[in-house]
Amino acid sequence: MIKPDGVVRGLIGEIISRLERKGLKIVALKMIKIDRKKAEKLYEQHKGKDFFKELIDYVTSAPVVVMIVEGRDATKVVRKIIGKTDPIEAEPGTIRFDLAMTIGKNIIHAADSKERADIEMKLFFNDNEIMNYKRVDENWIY
Ligand SMILES: Nc1nc2c(ncn2[C@@H]2O[C@H](COP(=O)(O)OP(=O)(O)O)[C@@H](O)[C@H]2O)c(=O)[nH]1
Ligand SMILES: [Mg+2]
Repeated sequence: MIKPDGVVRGLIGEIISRLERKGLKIVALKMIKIDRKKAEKLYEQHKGKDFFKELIDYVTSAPVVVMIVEGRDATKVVRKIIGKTDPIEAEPGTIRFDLAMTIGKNIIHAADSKERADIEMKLFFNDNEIMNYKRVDENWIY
């Protein structure tokens, strides 16, 4: 999910492009405004933490772009591409290091396990919004 700062700062294309160039296949994509209820569900693991309210305020403050990507070990690959939670601790070359400065504005979210990915994709997409197609370069990526 491209967070509000990623959208408002005009980084949608840059972020999607990094995922596509790696070889990940985008199978669902849309821009939405998350309501607080959905945001709290997305971040249910963090309920009770001191930054929780700030986090919910942040992700509901402007539109976000949600997507589902497919590929070999997609969850792990996306987590590597986005980098560590604090953009200063993230490695150069990651989205968070290259494009963000602070943990409270780290421009992108990604599920941290296959189990969370399954839960989170259902939060944002119906089955009929998930596309089935083949990238023309698939045989050259794998
Ligand atoms: N303001 C603030 N936000 C935080 C802090 N820690 C985490 N967050 C936010 O909460 C999100 C979820 O935290 P976490 O699951 O630990 O990190 P992620 O999986 O790498 O996004 C982060 O991406 C940040 O947007 C913090 O200490 N302060
Ligand atoms: Mg997380």
